[in-house]
Amino acid sequence: MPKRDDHYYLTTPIYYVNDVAHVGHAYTSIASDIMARFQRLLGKQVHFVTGTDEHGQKIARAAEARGVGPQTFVDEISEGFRELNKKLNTSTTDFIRTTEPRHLKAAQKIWEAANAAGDIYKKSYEGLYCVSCEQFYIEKDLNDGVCPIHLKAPELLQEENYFFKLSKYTEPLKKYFDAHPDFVYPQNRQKEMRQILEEGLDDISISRSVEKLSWGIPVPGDDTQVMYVWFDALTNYITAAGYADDEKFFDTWWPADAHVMGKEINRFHSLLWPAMLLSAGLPLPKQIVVHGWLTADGQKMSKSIGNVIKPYDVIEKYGLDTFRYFLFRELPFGSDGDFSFAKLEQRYRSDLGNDLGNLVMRTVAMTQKFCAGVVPSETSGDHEEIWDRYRAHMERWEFQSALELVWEYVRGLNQLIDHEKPWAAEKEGRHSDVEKTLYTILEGLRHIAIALQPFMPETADKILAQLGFEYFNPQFDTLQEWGLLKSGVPLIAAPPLFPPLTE
Ligand code: ME8
Repeated sequence: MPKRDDHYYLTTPIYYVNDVAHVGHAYTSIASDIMARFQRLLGKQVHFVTGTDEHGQKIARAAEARGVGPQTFVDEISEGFRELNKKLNTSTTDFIRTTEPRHLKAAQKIWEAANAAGDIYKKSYEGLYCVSCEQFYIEKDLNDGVCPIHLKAPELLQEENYFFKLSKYTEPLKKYFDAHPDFVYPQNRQKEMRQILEEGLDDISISRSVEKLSWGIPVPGDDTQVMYVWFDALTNYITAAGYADDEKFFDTWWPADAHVMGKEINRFHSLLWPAMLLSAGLPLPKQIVVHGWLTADGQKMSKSIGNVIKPYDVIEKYGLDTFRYFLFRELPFGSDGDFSFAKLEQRYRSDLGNDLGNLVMRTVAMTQKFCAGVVPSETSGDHEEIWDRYRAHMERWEFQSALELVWEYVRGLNQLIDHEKPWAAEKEGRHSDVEKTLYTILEGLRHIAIALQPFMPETADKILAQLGFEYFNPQFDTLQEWGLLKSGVPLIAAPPLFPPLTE
């Protein structure tokens, strides 16, 4: 049975556990969470998976440097990623680790399927390998002899390995790209992949000799080799969908609707992974969603520069929802973008404190003062066509534009207060005008809270709670309706959503 349209499966990359989680990991996880929550707003069931990538040379070396066994090491760092995931309030439904037995089973099963398709063979090989990328390079792809991402010279590896016939999939992938013009998103990332396809794909080594590296999943039927970490890692996406474990679950969720990641690993997801799936006779994911890199004050974040931003520090000082809002309001999703505390504070003061926080605060205060603290009588309102545009932006991962729309509405409601001056109207005995204005804003706030829910789930809940909605399951459909806020319902005043920043 084909997968149903009302089921949505999305994934983050599984993060390497060679080091602690940083703001770049948080960025991808929050972006994915925004989409997961938006799909739930649309009424879909969502499977949302994140996790950790725990094998390979890079991790074996990091454990060695710490003087502990690899399993002890990965257990500890993986736990850090799990905690960050909780801290970010992402609505994940599974956290996968590549050292779990279910994953070993899935990785071996897809290997066997590719082998049965005649796509795996053994040969002696010598190549330049960047351990930080866990990837072979050919001379022409290096920048003056160093890896273009890590700026380090690759190591020369020489051994007998298993190879995957990636070259065989050049033509099928071209056809697939032709038939699915939105497969890799956005378009500029798609073009890069097309370019590589035009040049033709080369077969790649997909195993390592146990003598050189034992920290990996054993190759089925050959104890002297373990799988190449990317062959193992990519498979996590089907492991978490029940491959090799639960057929019914697999049919429910596979193919994935979106794999989300940074641009440096696009190639693995858009070319190698689909080729592996084609080889195993499995359907391909619907979309590969590629975003840019976060920089810090204009520079690439790196340990050696000492400018790595720790998500915990930002959350501690400004609150989680501020962090979530800032990342997707300030930076266009897809392009590279700069994280700056100065810009974050500016957004906090203007958009959050001044625009949204104040709107909620003064509307609730005026309702208490002029309408005995209950929702005034209902006013007919216009169905706002902005929500159709909001939906279109969200579906295209245009989070910045979606937030801009919401803020236009927020500012419009603030202007309505300034224009209608309910305090003056009340003095002049125009109570029904006051009621009309306040109802328009309160019902508007209900819409705003729902539209903000994917981005700022706690703030949305707080706004809805002030409007008297408790344990409310927000749905996109209710953005298309006016008048759901019932008159007579008492408002529940609360402290400011975004209090002034203290030094
Ligand atoms: O590549 N800006 O893991 P990884 C934006 N294990 N995003 C960033 C970022 C930054 N500065 N830094 C990291 C791996 N990211 C593999 C993936 S998947 C089968 C295997 C995010 O720990 C971004 O999503 O190096 C990037 O692609 C990912 O973290 C890399 O995480």
